[in-house]
Formats: sequence, structure tokens, C-alpha cells
Amino acid sequence: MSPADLQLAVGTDGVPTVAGTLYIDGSWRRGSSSRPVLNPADATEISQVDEASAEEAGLAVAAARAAFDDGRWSSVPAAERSAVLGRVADLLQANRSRIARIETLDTGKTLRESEIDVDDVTAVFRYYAALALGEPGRLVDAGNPAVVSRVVHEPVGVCALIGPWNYPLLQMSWKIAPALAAGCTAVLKPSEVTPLTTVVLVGLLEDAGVPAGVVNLVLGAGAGVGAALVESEQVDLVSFTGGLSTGRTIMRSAADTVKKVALELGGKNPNIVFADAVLDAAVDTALTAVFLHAGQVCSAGTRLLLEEPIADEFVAELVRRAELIRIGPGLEPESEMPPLVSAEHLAKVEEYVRVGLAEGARLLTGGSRLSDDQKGYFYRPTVFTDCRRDMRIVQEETFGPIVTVERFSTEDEAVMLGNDTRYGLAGGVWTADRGRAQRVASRLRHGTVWINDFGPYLPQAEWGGFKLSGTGRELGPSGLAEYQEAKHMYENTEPAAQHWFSGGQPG
Ligand code: TXE
Repeated sequence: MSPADLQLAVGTDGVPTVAGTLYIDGSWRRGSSSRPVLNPADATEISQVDEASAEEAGLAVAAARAAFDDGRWSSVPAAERSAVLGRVADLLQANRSRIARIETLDTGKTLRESEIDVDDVTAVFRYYAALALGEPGRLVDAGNPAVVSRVVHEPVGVCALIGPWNYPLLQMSWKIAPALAAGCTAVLKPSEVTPLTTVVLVGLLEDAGVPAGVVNLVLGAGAGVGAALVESEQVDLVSFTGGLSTGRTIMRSAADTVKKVALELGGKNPNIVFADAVLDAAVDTALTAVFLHAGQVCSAGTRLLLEEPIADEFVAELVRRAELIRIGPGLEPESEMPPLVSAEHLAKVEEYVRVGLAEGARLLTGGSRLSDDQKGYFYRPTVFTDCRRDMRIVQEETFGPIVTVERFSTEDEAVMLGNDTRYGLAGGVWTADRGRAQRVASRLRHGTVWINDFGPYLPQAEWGGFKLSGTGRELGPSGLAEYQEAKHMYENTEPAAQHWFSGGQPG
């Protein structure tokens, strides 16, 4: 039984409780410090994990570097690498309920959503297992029959994969599955707030047959361990999902070593509803768009834009249904909306509500904790109306269960408001007029646009942001390309002197 199995096997609720949550060069080890992991539903400690020092992060990078440089993974036949990824998918499914439970205890999210996450992640591993089979490269016509010109794609090298706390397992899988498919090696650093399912995932990768040194795991705070990875000269690429300000810091710091950088930095996502939309579906989806996982979703539809004639009726129905949402611990089957992830994050959301009120937005419902003596970090679904485009709650990512409502009168105004953000991750448009849907969707400057829906994503389709939402793409073929370098191989099968220089004649 591997240490990861052991961690899965012990503890109440299957939560890892033994030490040894760093994984370096194929060995589970203790770190130089430890950190308690809290359950957001009641603030109780559910686990202690080891954390790494910057020096231990360096060891993990060195292991990944050595594993890349000796080709122990990139030289494995593509079919075998693909089979390993397929086995990871099988193991995820075999451990589905246990992993989902750990994710719920760690992040707070509802068990139903955690189970969906495990299924989605399984699909991502299966997709990249298929893509790992690869292509022989592209032949290019060099205009000379004696030349064979071929473009091939090679792994980029050692990757630092830094994840967020809202979808820990899912976001890390979006990174490690294509990295492994491409033949890269990696050091994983999940958020210090929610490290547990990444520990489990690394155990599954080990059990699936990923060789020692190819995947390494360090836990710890961003400013210490994360920064050490980003600054390392031995790391070729950083893929980061998290907040805008951390993304900026990472991009600046990666400039010193000219690393490749992929960033997903959240969004402020418009959900545009025209009067001819199927209103029942639009209201229903507007709720899930913003209140799923208590709004802690980078693509949450937090900015609702309603066409004038339906605005009053729509808002009244939205508020009525928002007040019926059952808030509670993620493990309780009747809970529909979970707590926020931490006390710090709850404080941030509360501050945004104060800002909204001070800016003159009108609070229609919510705006408070579930109860004054709550132990967990619950916050009520919150609806603000009378919002203006220059308000901070309209422009900034609150990352909580807060929706702001604005109104528009024309298609042009809807598009203008939909693009009136420095972010560009996702947006939605609701209308029965397919021509208008296509016009508006094509004018929106966001990486994903949903028409008569909000939220779905597919492993086969690229995910990422325009503008300040980031750079690079995850998922789809581009998600693999992030982890590859294109190389042009030009072979002259009939070498002959060209005598470009006159003195270059045979003497
Ligand atoms: O994330 P951070 P925070 C948004 C959301 C949230 C805000 C801040 O608005 O309120 O970001 O959240 C690591 N070098 N999103 O502060 O700091 C850190 O350890 C290297 C959007 O919790 O961005 C963690 O692993 N790494 C988002 C990861 O970065 C560093 C999801 C993310 O943490 C580092 C979550 C450094 N200097 C929050 N500093 C999305 N895009 O979905 C921190 N880290």
C-alpha cells in the first residue's frame, strides 16, 4: 500500500491524517512545518498537512528537472503514457465517493458538486489520454524535393502547477493531465487553504504508474513555496489559476527567467437576458450561475443585465427563488448552497456588501450571514439592484454569492455593458432570436460565451480569458499545446555547397 493509500485509508471520513504529505522524487515525506486544514462548514480541524520550505520546493524542482532531462517520461511510448492517464481516470472513479467527501470537507462545497467535479476530472484525464497518443508532426512543403521539413511538438520541460482553493482537484487536473500527456514533468502546489484532494490525486498518479520524479508535490503558502517555484531557473513553465494580483506578481517574477506563463485569473461575467428569452429557464440559470458554490466560481454570472421590459418581473422572481435556496453544510444532502471557504474570504465578501451599499446599490435580499452565532462561513444569497457600471461591486470580482442587476434598452447597449469590464472570462446571452444570439455572442470579448445557458464547459473545448482574465488556454487541443514547444526539423537529403561567399571555393 502506497503512503497515499495509507492517507486515504486512515482518519475519520477518509480524510488524510498521517504526516508525510510532500511527495518528492517518488517518496512521501514530512515537511519542515505543518498546517491545520479546516472544515468551512463548522471551522473544525479536519487534518494536519506537512508544508515545505523554499529549500524543499527546490528539491522537488530538482527531482522534476532530473526526471525531465533523463527522458524517463518523455521517452515512454505515447501509447503507454496514454494508458497511465487512462488508469488515473479509472482510479478516480473507483475512489469517487471518498474523494468527493474529502473535497467537500476541505472546500465546503456540496457533495453533489464534488461528485460532479470527480466525474469532470475523470473525463479530462480520459480526453488527454486520447490526445497523448499524439501526432507524428506536420510536413511542410519546403519548395525543394530534397528537403524534408517537419514540425513536431515536444514537451516544454519542468512545469510548476499552482492551483486555487475553489476547485482544487478540478483545476489541478486541468493542468497535470495535459502536462503529462505532453511528456512534461511537474511540481504541484495546491492552495494552502484546500490541499487535500491534490494529495490524494498525487497518490493516484503514483498508483497509476507515473515514474518517480515525474510528478512532485509541495504544500505551503504562495509567498514562500509558490514564489520559490516561480523564481526557479530550473522551471520552464508556470501554470497558475487564482487571483488577479497574484497573477500579476507571478508574471512579473517569471520575467526574470523568461518562463512560459499560463494564467487564469477569474472574471466579472455578464449574464445578458433579452425580453424574448425563455424566462423560467433564464431565472433558474441566473440563480445557479451566481449562487452555485456560493459564487466562488471564476466564471460566475455575477453581473446580470436585463432588458428593460422584463427587468422588474425578472428581479422579483429571482429574489423570490434566491430566498428559497437552502444553505447548509456540503455533506448534508438537503444543502443547496454551501459556506464560503474561509473566515478571511467571508470577511472579504462582507466588505463588498458594505461597499455596494455605500455606493448606493439597493439591497433586495441577503447581505448577511446565515446566523450571528454560526461556526461555519455561511452567507446568504445577495441581490443588488439599481447598480451602475462604475460601481466597484459591478466591476470587481467579489467571489461570493452576490449578483448585481443593471438594465439595458438596446442590443448595442447590452453588448457595451457586457464588454464593460477589464476581465474577459465568460458571459451569457439569453434570447429566442438566434440571429441576435450569434451577433451578440460574437461581439462579446470573453473566452467562453453561452447562449441560452450559463456554466457548462467541455474537456474538448478551450477555456481561458481575454484581457485581465489571463493568458493561455486550458482544456481542448490548446490546453495540450500550452505544455509543448513547436520544433521545426529541416533535413537536407542532398547536401551540396552553395558558395554564397566567394572565398569559399575549394582551395
Ligand atoms: O488567491 P491567490 P486568494 C480570486 C478571488 C479571490 C482572490 C484572492 O477573487 O477572492 O482571487 O484569492 C498561490 N507566488 N480567485 O488570495 O493568492 C496560493 O498559494 C506563487 C479567482 O486565495 O491567487 C494559491 O495556491 N504562488 C480564482 C494560488 O496562488 C502564489 C480562484 C491562488 O492563490 C503566490 C481563486 C506567489 N507570490 C481565487 N501567492 C479563479 N481564477 O478561479 C499566492 N500563491
